[in-house]
Amino acid sequence: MFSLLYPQQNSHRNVLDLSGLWQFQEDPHNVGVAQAWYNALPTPSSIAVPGSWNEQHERLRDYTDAAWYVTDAWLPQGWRGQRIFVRVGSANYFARVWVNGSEVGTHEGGHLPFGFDISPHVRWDAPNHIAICVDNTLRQDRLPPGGVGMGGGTSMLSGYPLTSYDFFPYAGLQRQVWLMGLPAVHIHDITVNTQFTRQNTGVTGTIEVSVQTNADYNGAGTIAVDGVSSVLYFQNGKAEGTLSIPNAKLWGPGHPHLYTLRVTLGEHDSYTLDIGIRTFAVKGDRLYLNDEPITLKGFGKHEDFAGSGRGLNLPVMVKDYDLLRWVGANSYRTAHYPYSEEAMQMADRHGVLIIDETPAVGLAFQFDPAIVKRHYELCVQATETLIERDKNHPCVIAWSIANEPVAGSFFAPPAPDSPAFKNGAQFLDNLIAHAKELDPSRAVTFAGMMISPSAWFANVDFICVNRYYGWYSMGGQLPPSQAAFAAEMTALHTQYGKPIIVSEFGADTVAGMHAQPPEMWSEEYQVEVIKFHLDFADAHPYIACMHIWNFADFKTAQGIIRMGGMNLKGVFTRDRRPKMAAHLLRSRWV
Ligand code: BDP
Repeated sequence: MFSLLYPQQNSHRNVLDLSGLWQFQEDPHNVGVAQAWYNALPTPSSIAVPGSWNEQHERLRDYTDAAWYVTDAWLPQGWRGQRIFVRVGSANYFARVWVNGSEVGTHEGGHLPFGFDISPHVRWDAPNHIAICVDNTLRQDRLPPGGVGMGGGTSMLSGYPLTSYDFFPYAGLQRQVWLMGLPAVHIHDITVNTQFTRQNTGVTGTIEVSVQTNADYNGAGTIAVDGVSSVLYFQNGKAEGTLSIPNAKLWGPGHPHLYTLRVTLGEHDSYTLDIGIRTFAVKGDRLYLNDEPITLKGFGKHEDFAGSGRGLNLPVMVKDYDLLRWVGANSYRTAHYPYSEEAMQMADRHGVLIIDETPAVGLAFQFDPAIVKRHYELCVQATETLIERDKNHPCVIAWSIANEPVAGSFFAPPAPDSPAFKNGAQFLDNLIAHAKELDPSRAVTFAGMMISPSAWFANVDFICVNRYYGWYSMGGQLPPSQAAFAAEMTALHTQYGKPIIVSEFGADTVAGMHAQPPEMWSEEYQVEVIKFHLDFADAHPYIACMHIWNFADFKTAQGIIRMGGMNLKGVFTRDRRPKMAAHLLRSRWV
């Protein structure tokens, strides 16, 4: 059982960030295990961790198979007596980990943290030799599926490397690797839920906290926020408590007030967590934050930058939050995978609302049933881990359990009575129900593609549609695009009466290309496409959110619809310069 609490240094806990230059070697023939590369790499090169390997060495750009990372680390002597863990923030895609020559565990799935108790294997009188084999082979039975094109087939539109999704299949140790020293009895998990009541005297916040320890602890503990504290009595490692905060400051965009929750476990352990007091609800066809209707303005994003690839790049992340503020956005979706823990911390601090997405992109239900079954297992694992990791962030208002699942072929959707259609409905309904059971305090949704059957939206809390009127559909024809978008939104609203989130819309745009009258690929055309969507949303409050695709241009596979191996739908360029559309948004949103 590995705790997903973010690593924290305090008087009970220890952390050591192993970021830096590691030794690296690709293993295209998978000989590393047989040749014991976990002891030493035969001909290593240097690589930065965190970072995607594809951007670091010329020979690695399109390399997506197995590769080894190796480093040596001394453990501080003060950690003796503690349980020692290795924690990997994100290894894309499949990882095997060795410590001092012993294999300590494996993990499948990029973008979410995992770790192992390595206490029996560590050395105190010599450096510890840590080896991680990361395999990113593009396979259909992985999540997201690779080695297969969008919708499960290939066409002239498929790119290289071949993926079912429209972003580059970056590989490697993309977030930090840490060593952690934890007390033998420690806090394993914390779950926080907040409510509030308004009286004449002000707002009273209620913070419900449940704590779980790693072992069968039966002693006492405490929780405290802002001078208000309560004793916890643990039974079999579990305890619950409630704090009432007078004159509470609520969390939200424009007022992202955070409180520090401190949890202690007697003499054993302590942990602090930044929390926000806020409520979120979907009522009728509107979203409510702290009982007030809220409209979301923002983007679908990507973790993507030159050099670091999908690797954690803190300066770029900070810059992005600054640009979100500059443009007047209050929200984004973590398309199409969980983002770094630091990105969620920034959203908490800056009052940005997050639709938090799993890596379930590229699902197609006409795949071989064994593959669909495997995808379901991987979706469940990713949903559970994501919710456990991010459930205490006030910024997260919804879980997106998939992006653009399709029933059948990309170009010819099957009939509603076909098995693929029914299997898709079952798959999504089960996953939605599972996410709601794990976290009843947030909305659950998925982003539907133009050809995703709208019947699949039956059980979502709000509808997310990715729509490309004016681009993939009716390209170059602005008035008919506008009419078709309006007609479809009206019909969806009449059918479901739920809030509608336009989770993607936009147009590829070459920065610096201009045309009057506006023409596809020009900055003017992107402005017009964005404008007609925003105009409709402004006049129809049931459109609860407009997320433009994309915040910035980003790397994709190479192909005939991706000039320079880039998706150019950003309102900022990849190096974060505003296109005309960014100024349009600023004029409407700030
Ligand atoms: C949508 C996908 C997104 C793509 C976008 C596009 O959800 O990942 O990048 O289309 O084609 O279908 O630009």
